[in-house]
Amino acid sequence: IADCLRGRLDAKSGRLVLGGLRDYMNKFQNAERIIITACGTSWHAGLVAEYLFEEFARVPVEVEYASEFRYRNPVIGEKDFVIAISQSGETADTLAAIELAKSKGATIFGVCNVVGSSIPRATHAGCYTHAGPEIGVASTKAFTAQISILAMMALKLGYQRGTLTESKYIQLLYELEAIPGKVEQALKSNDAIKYIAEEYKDVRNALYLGRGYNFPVALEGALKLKEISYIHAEGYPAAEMKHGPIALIDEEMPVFFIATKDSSYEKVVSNIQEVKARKGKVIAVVTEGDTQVKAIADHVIEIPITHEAFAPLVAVVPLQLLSYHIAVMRGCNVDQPRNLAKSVTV
Ligand code: F1P
Repeated sequence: IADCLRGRLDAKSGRLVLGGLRDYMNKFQNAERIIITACGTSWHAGLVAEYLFEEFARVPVEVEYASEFRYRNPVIGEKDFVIAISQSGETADTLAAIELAKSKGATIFGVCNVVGSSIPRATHAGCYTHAGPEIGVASTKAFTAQISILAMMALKLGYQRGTLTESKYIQLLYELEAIPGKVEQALKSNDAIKYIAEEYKDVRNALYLGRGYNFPVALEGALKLKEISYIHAEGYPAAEMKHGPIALIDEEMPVFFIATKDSSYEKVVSNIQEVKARKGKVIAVVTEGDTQVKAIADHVIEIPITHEAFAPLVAVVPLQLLSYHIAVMRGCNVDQPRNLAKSVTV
């Protein structure tokens, strides 16, 4: 995240430089709609971006799996600004979605990690995430770097469109600039996370729940567990629990909540109570100093207080670590999980 923000963002001067946007700022600013397309973890980053763009810039956003978008006949045209997100820059579905959108006259902007890869070459413009090489197959630091770029884009757009006042804009830049320090602090929970991993390493199923900005974090937490530990895991918006997944909850079911102090905190607390009432095990990522969740959860992992819009950048880290430890304890190859390819080029 630090590498992604470095040189682009200086909250003190209010400077936010996204070189890739320079020639396309007009198109971006006047877009009637933003369409985000991606696969896997990158798609989850796109979901966070939907919340960011709609909250800060008040532009309608649609997020669609590239693997669906490419095979249907979507309504898309010149007034659409398409953001294609990909770690590898080689994902075949995302490339095909780009070609389709381009043929309809939309402007395509890439958010990729691998310099010179196929997607940056196929797009009109873009920003590299500068996350460094992803050694393992499962995307981790690319996810947080993608969200960092998308957050900067949302702030820039909100400021340019006048939906963010200058003081709010500067305040948010400061919040974003503080994120790398908060991630470092979150990493200090490693021993506690390892202890939790030991307790849950043999489960067969897991649920991940979060609301608002933390809903995509729940999806990503579940995906990481599936990808590297081969444990069946599902992510859901916490409020959807009562529409189905609640039937799964018993004393065997660990439920991972992202329950940071934000505008939906009280509602998440009541979701946790619902799980506890059915004897589910609750492991919650909470804001440091939290007392309410701590009193009812089986385990908590504390992270520093963060503006809710940027909470995914910090909250996902303990979940990535947890999947890592569980995978290692189960003897799985965390860098090269079975059946997964680094670049899905077919
Ligand atoms: C998309 C993706 C990754 C996942 C795995 C398979 O890749 O689904 O999110 O971790 O590597 O591919 P990309 O388009 O972001 O490179």
